[in-house]
Amino acid sequence: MTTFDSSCPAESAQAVAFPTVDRVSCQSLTARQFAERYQRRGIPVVITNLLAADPGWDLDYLAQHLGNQKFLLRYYGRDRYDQDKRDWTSVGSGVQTQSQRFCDYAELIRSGEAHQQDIYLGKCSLQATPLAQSDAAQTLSHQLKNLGLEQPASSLNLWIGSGHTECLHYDVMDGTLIQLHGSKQIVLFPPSQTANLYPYPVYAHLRHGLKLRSWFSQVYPNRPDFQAFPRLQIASQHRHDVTLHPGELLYIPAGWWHEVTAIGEDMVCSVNRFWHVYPTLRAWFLWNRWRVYFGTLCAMPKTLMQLVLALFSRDRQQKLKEIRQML
Ligand SMILES: O=C(O)CCC(=O)C(=O)O
Repeated sequence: MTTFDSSCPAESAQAVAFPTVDRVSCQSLTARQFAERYQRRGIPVVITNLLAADPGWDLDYLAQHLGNQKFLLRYYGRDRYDQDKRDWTSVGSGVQTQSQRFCDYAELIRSGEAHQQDIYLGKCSLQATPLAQSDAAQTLSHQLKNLGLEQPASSLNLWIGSGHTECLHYDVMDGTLIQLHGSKQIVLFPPSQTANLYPYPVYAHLRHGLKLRSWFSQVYPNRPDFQAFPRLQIASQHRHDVTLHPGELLYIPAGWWHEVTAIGEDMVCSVNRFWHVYPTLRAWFLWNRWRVYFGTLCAMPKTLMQLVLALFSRDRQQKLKEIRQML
């Protein structure tokens, strides 16, 4: 396993004047303006004042409402970020997972172990939890409707952790990331930069199934290694940086690369929701989406094999849950 070359010239990338992402208050943005300026053109935007600046979703509140409910936690392991990503064999929801009660996870966060081991509660549905009925969730649904977002492709998902970085990747659907507690730093690149961001090759799915994903990048945008990835210098000129605070929403159009880092060591909580791409033509012309479909097709033999093995394994329920989480 190779280790990362920390002598790479990070400063030169930081010196570039990055393009900015609009920040607009939801009170001064109509559904029509949102559609015309951002959604139709596939342009990211931060929408402020969507919720109160402190919706009150701190760790005590979450533990009180999610207490004994079990979630599939991702065990990333912090030392993976010292490695060259080309050596990784799993990424995103493809990493090792464990089903645990939220109250136990809350203890891991309080003791600092969740931070040390980089244990993350990622993309877990809020639907079947008491928080789905909370004031914040109701207000959020209402606000999303006001923005004209009415064709959800997923339920609201929870993302909870401490100091975690969700590595550079893109999604096939439009996404809205809403900050509820703590702040996040997000690095964005437009879909045009895919080749310059060195995604895992589509054929890697033949070997790794969905554990390694061709919609994840092999570069660290904040520690660029221009020797190994020279075209990253071109991508760096198209980089957008966003800080997302509680009560704010980031609209991430389908195909846009994003790396999401929780700021600080305290608990950080967000929810997101995916949306069908509108207008449909934008989706059809998005090469990044086709890459995902080809990749998923390549992953099928391996995934079917994992499914068969799961059916015959002793901890069948856990294994099936893991596979469902990966899909
Ligand atoms: O918040 C995170 O850690 C990742 C969120 C994300 O990737 C998304 O909203 O698409």
